[in-house]
Amino acid sequence: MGIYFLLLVVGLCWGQYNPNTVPKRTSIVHLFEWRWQDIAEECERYLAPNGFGGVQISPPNENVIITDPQQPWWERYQPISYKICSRSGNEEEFKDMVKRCNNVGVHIYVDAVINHMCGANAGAGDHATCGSYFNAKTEDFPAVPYSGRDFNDHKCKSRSGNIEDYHDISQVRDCRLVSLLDLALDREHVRSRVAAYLNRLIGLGVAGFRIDAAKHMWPADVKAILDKLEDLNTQWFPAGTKPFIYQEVIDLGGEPIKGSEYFGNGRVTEFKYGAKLGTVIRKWNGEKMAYLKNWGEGWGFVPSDRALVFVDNHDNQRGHGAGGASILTFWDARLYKMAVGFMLAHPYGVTRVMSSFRWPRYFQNGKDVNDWYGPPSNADGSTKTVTINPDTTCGNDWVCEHRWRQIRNMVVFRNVVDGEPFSNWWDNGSNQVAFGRGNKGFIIFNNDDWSLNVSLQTGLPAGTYCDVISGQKEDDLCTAVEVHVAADGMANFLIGNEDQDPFIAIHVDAKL
Ligand code: AAO
Repeated sequence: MGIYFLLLVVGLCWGQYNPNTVPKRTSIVHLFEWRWQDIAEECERYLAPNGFGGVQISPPNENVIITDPQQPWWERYQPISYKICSRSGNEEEFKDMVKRCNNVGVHIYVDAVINHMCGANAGAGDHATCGSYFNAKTEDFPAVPYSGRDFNDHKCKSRSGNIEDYHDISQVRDCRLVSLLDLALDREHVRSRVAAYLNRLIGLGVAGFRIDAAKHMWPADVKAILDKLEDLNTQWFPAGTKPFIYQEVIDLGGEPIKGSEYFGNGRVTEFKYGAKLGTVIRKWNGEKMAYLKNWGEGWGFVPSDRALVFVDNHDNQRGHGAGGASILTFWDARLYKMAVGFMLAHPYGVTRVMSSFRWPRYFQNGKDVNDWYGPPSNADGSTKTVTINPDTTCGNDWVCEHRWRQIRNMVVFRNVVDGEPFSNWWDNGSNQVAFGRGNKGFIIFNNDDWSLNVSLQTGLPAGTYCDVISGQKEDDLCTAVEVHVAADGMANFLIGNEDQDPFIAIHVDAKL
């Protein structure tokens, strides 16, 4: 009794670290730029049946409309008001999405852009997604309302008013990030407007927030806002559940601001994870998969229970943000699947899967000049719907990495092995590695330039298992490689270095 009470209390107090997913659903997918209607359908037709825990959505609030370039994806990071009104849909559609997703046990995480409003050069008028009037020059946003005194100009000490030096902590937090009008989050008025926005979303049933540009806010200001948040809607969540919080803090180790400063508020995005994993899987800088044996805190990452991890995100998949050239994306599909497979098999962190749209990538002098392209859109600028092909992949230039068999099946793998320890590590000293998750699952990679043929202890009960990478178990048949685990847990694995996907994963739910 006592211990349960303690666990309950701890559970409530620490709710902001818990993704609030339903039991045995462990991963979030970022459906970048999707329309609310498409997300609602995806929850019902795909995410729930395949064990996805939740969806990170693009910012739902009203934003500026930019015409040069023509409606870039990043205009959504320039708020004009907190009306729920964007290229993804209106408030009715938003409500419908949250309800339908929650009803099938898939939760919604909102990308909360609260550090700033639009860019200083956004002009004046009503060119915003809901038609609200604003004036960037006079810092007037009557639809919130915010006015000049709600911004940080008087506090910023840089010459341009923008962040010029990431080694100057107060510049990073009090000046404008790429000229975006920086909100004075120490003001009660601003805090209460932001909290009212987030509370409205909580009331509609969202499960948590990605806090955009958290590094550019003082941790105590973020806390003051979070302290005003209500518990999650009891229609779908137990009474007393706090929203899940993950803060976008880019800390690759070279700057004074540390991710750990934000632990009191919730989790942080661990950007070293994707940057390092990309380097290892690409075999750059002398890295090899054998070194992944102590992956996680051993690599200087934040503690696992404070980390939100991903192979790529909407910024660094196109050269924005941080991580650099090592970041793997759908453009490097073969290596990407291995990286995502490794991430989903490994116990570290809360995992987020990226789901992208294709754009006409075009490099000039090492930079993608089309990195601004918005989502697939119709002639009138509206976002194209996500169509589903007969083979379950997506049409209309939606990439839908989360529907790739290898990735989707590894999302299931992570659910099956949830709570099991990292076990039975093996490596060949090079790029052939394997590990298990207790007696529930086992995965093995061959990223060397020669084939792999080895007998290993899997930790699994005896039987025949169906590889979930080269195919999967369908009814009682296996469409893939079969792995025979002997009574002592040993199994033999063969992986050619030129196999389409040079890794094999088996788990107890894919036993024949
Ligand atoms: C757009 C235009 C701008 C224009 C502005 C206003 O592109 O030219 O001035 O409008 O008119 C997104 C886009 C921006 C866009 C913005 C608003 O990415 O291009 O600006 O919408 O429309 C920093 C922040 C981080 C931020 C990231 C992009 O710290 O918070 O930049 N990410 C989020 C969102 C993102 C969004 C915003 C924030 C704004 O995910 O989509 O922007 O709401 C260093 C720092 C990082 C810093 C990077 C990039 O990283 O550490 O904190 O990220 O620089 O500036 C090595 C280092 C690494 C370093 C990196 C790059 O890897 O180790 O630390 O190099 O130098």
